[in-house]
Amino acid sequence: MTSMEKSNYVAGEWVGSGDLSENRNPSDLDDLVGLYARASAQQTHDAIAAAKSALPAWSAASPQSRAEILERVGVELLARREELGALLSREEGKIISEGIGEVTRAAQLFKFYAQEALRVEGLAIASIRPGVRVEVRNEPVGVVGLITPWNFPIAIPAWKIAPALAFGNTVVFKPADLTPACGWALAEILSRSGLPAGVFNLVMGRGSVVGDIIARSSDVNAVSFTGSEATGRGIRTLVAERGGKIQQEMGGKSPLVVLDDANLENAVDCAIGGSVISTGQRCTSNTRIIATPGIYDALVEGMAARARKLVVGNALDPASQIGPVVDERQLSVNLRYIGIADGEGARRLCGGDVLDRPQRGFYLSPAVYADCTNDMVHVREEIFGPVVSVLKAADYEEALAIANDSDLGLSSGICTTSLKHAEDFKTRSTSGMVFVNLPTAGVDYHVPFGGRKASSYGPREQGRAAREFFTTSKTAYTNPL
Ligand code: UN1
Repeated sequence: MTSMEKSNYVAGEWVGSGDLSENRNPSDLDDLVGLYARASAQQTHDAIAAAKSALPAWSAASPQSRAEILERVGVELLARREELGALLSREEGKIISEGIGEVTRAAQLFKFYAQEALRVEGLAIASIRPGVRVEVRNEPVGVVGLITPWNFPIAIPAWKIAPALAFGNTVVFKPADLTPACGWALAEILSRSGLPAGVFNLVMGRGSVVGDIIARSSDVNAVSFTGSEATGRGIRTLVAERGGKIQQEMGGKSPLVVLDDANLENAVDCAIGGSVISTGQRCTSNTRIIATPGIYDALVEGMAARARKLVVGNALDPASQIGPVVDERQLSVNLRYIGIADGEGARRLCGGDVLDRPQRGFYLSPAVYADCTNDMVHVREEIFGPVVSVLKAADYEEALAIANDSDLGLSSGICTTSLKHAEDFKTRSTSGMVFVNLPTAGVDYHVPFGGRKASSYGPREQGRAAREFFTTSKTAYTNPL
């Protein structure tokens, strides 16, 4: 095995496979990040079996030992944030400052859940029967399968793995086939953290092999998935059919309402910063900007001027403000939607062009569309690229109705200086997260994360809310004779 080849981690051992996935840098296709072994079906079954046999001891381990292990992982991530941030930017294409920021977020998540390991609380409550005591305990849910997407290759693994381990579960982790390098690096850190063999297992590979086995196995008690809506629906059916517990975060088409009384500069910052930045590859991106007539023209002009100035380039170049699209498939999806938007009468103010750069990569200039309506295909469907659509609404009520008219409901936002409208929007928005005078993307790690409607399914992630998914309650009745 060459040092370019990275193995899977099963039952405390590194195990290779003959099926290697080439991880290429989307900023520079001549740069091979590494060769990552796709786990075989047998290795995936072995990982599940290892997690199952490690469960009794780990679920009974002292919370202090769990806390120390998670803290150690957080400390190492933080110390190596520049190196791992560069690795992240190389494999995923987000700019280096965002890569480093994401590794920092992963470190903070491990440090947060290190402390949560010490706060597994229960409840003691009086029984209706005299003399009997009732308690409600929160116990580990068991073996958990964690399936993560390519767009946050270290933060999303961290926000699933850290609470899973903190609450005494054992883990079978499948990173995205497209971006396994950060997941592998995290697994390597976990392999040296003091975890007993089998508590944490890494199985890289395709959803159709590894993900499918995790979803179907009755030895996997719970599955947490972040990814596309279509894949998510398939996994949900498989897990629910066998009675497993499931938590899912999927697509978004987040609206940002901009009212006449908004601070224009802040509104432009939010509209652009929350959409085309990160190459638009965030499920929380505010891709539908809904503006009232008094600010519409100035906003559209400000957004286009800002977008035209954004420097699209190699993710590792500190001068770049937007990196490449993650791969050829996503680039062709983006171009298909740009064609649809042009065809359905939206007015393209800038961008949407494939760019040549010194290195071969998937470079696309950010596209701003005006005069869109909420029935247009490119406005209704999630694109996951640097494309933002601006719509006009007659007044606040119409803007709110358009914002809520979506099958998705992950996040939403409003730019306004009116306290009345801000409060009303927070109450009546049909999304799981609401932002006032902020972009809809970019969340804190210590508070609940999740959406409504087709965006999410099951208990919330992150913060203290993660306990609901990663534990199961037991009600104990005692008659002390
Ligand atoms: C963020 O906006 O800070 O895939 C996080 C995504 C989300 C995470 C967004 N699950 O884009």
